[in-house]
Amino acid sequence: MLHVWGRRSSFNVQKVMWLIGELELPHRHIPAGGEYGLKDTPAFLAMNPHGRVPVIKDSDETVVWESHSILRYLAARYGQSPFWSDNAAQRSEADRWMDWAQTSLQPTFLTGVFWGFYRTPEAQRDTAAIAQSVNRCAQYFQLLDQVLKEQPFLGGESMTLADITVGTHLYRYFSLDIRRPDIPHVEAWYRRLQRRPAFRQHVMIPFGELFGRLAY
Ligand SMILES: N[C@@H](CCC(=O)N[C@@H](CS)C(=O)NCC(=O)O)C(=O)O
Repeated sequence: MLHVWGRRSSFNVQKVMWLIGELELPHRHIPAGGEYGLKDTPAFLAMNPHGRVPVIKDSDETVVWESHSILRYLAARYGQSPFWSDNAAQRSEADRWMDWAQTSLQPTFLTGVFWGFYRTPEAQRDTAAIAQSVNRCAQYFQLLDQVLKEQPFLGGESMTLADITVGTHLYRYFSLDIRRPDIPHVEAWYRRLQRRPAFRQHVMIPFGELFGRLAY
């Protein structure tokens, strides 16, 4: 049986749970991190020396950490096209968005806006830095809007890992009280994703308990 460690409020855990839901993989979820602790125990650190969630252990004892590596592993092992294509060029279509999500969008939105604004108590907020991140997000989402004007999913005609890694941002991005540009194609994509039970179950998780709270 596949085991997954992580708290459901964690953005990086949500990506993994969403894919597990899409692939309908039987699994056992073990709450870890935040209030659940566990991640500093020797047994956990033996699996992930960084002491971070998510971590998975597959039925054959394969352990994987880093959310995007986990997604690639699960898609390669259990997914079929479009989640995993044997065609290198097709796979790279999703791969590039995954890397962009992790190196550009996620640091700007999750660190700059979600942590900088939502999770930081008001008195400690750096308003200039938040404004810069909100503006950068607006540019990123306008760019996504142009792409999604031409195709229903980020990876093309069907959902891929690109939609999972970028789409995980949407629930929080559209829920926060921040300035957003006019992005009708992103909104239509968000509505399409909301029709997927795995997205609703694993990503649309209310996050009110994180407001003004810097501690995990
Ligand atoms: N780059 C890593 C980041 C892992 C990470 O920082 N996870 C956070 C949760 S999103 C964590 O473990 N925080 C400590 C905690 O939840 O206690 C990944 O994508 O998996």
